[in-house]
Amino acid sequence: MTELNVALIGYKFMGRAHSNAYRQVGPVMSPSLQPRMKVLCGRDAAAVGEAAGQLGWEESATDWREVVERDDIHLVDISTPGDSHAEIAIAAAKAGKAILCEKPLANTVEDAKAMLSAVETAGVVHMLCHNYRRIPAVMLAKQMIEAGDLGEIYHYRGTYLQDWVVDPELPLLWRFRKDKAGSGALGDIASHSLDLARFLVGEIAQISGELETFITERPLLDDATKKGRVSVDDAAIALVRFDNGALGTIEGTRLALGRKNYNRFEINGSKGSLAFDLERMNELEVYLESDPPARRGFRKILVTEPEHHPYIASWWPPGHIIGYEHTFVHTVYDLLTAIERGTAPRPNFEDGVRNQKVLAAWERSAESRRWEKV
Ligand code: SOE
Repeated sequence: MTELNVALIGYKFMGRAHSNAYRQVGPVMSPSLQPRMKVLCGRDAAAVGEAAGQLGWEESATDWREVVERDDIHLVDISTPGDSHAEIAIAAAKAGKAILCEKPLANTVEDAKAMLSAVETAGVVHMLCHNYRRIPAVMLAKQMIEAGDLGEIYHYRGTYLQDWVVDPELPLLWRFRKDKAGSGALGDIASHSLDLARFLVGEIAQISGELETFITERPLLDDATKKGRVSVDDAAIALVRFDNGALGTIEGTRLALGRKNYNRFEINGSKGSLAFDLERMNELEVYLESDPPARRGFRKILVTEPEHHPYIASWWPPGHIIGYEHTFVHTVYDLLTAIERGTAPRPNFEDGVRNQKVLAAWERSAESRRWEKV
């Protein structure tokens, strides 16, 4: 049995989700490659030490440079804010480590390209964490589209709605600062809908995008009596044209009251339609024009049959549904399996660069108020 030692950098929400994935993946995957949760790295020694204990890491550390250089580390997982992705990933690649990086890959196209070039030069395994690709219902959608069940694709409609920033008294967290996060709802959640669009429909050629910041100031984190400027968008909406001729809409907002984590898409083709909603993540809605006319209509498929998906057989019997955390377990499963087999997992840093180019064209279009080429 080969053990693969992991260092995770960042331990807030996404770091917790990734920690859980390394903890849970062991029994699901091949016994020949098991991850070992070696080091959790963060800036505050006391806080990261406590988090390491809670989340199951053997050690904690505060200097990521030292951690990525360590000979006993094989995989570096980057779950930090976007402004540090490039520096950490490039150092990890130079040190010969496999890398898993949270989305969006970077804050700029330039940084994303530098990261791709570093992993290609070093010849290391690289993966971008767009965990929603790993949902069995999304995989079934992909299989059906590839099999031609939907015919020619006409429309993609991706909507990612949340409401956690609606309170104007919510402080100026890093996610509201362009220097840290790169963008707001755009990179944070619309990027997921965009990645699913590319995964399911194809490359995006042109975009006409809008961005809006409704709450322009927020209390400072260290002094709530003062306010600081929000330098990212609260909401992002776009029309997109795909290379294959399909037309789409993508919307991401964190100001949709009542919508907590509403990640939905609908795809319409010449032979049928598909619809997915993260809040019902074990189901795929399918409409097929080939059904007898009297029986046509959207049906819900509970995607828990082992033949639907490579991962589902490793969990529970059919009908025993899975949840949000499994999307990360599946991501880690695919990453470790690719490392073991010497294959290239997707989405990778190249997908990260392509996604970043769409995000950049979206921002350009919001400025120019014209369609922009990606
Ligand atoms: C916050 O908006 C967030 O945690 C995102 O950062 C994740 O990528 C998304 O999946 C859930 O919401």
